[in-house]
Amino acid sequence: MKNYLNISDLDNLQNTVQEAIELKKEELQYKTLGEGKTICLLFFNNSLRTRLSTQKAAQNLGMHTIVMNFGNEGWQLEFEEGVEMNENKSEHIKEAAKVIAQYCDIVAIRAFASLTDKEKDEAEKVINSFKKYANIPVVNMESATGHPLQALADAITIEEYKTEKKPKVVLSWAPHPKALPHAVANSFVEMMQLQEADFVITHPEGYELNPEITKNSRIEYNQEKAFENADFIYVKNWSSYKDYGQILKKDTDWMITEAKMKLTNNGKFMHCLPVRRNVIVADEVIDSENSLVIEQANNRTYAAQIVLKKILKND
Ligand code: AN0
Ligand code: CP
Repeated sequence: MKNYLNISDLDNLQNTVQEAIELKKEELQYKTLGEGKTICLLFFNNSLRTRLSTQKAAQNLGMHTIVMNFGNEGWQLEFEEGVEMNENKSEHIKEAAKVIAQYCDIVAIRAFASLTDKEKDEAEKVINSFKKYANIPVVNMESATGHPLQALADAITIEEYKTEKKPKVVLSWAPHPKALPHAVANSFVEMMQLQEADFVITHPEGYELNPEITKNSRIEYNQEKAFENADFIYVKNWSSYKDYGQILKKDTDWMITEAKMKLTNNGKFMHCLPVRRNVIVADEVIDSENSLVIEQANNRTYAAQIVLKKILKND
């Protein structure tokens, strides 16, 4: 594997999940694979899990890590070609990417959606410019439209906790006071489309994700109906896609409560974190023994490690 920009960059999701589960049993089994190699982690946005788990993964493979908070510590980058740079942008991506590539063997990037300009976000300017100019492998640590490291960790978690060959998995929208990106939900949908599962997406009207991503995945507008008999409830807020970046609904009736979880088949609660308690999910649900949020975050290390291993070995 050269780059990891999308879950589809994995040649076989099921095999990768199994490899990650094997790796988890003895996480230092490839501890010399990355000896003498360096990964640069560039953050244009905040992070807890991605930042620490990706460093941990690189460390488990014997790599060195350089982390930079680009958002407030780097020069403001220009991504457009042929512009007169006489405003606030100090450096062009052409130079920045080539310079960074000289200091490392892999570059990993977090650059969220603006949620103001759909076309620009969908062009994935940041990550694609690094891919174009850096000429080293690029890893997506959440871009404008996807979070494939999270989706791989979620696939590992579902595999570990499923009790049936074809579980019912529900992706549910839940309220949030801020406009959030579609990336986590998009990658979760793409990952689920590669799985054997009864997969249902539930959200209020107006919150349809990009139809080019949801394709023919089932959408159920009645949240309670969607929850019936579910084995996994995967929760995430996102802003409207159609009414790009807008919040259409703030009321709490879509929050995940104990009463709703009772409709499921003793279903597991999942969320990528960070999560707002008693806005997205009631305390009783996230604190229950059916909550997998801490396990999901743990699997971020093994998801990142298997991805870095594939890039290092070029397989
Ligand atoms: C981000 C998002 O929704 O994309 C990161 C999630 C991993 N969440 C927030 O900004 C709260
Ligand atoms: N789930 C996730 O990516 O968390 P961070 O934003 O804290 O990295």
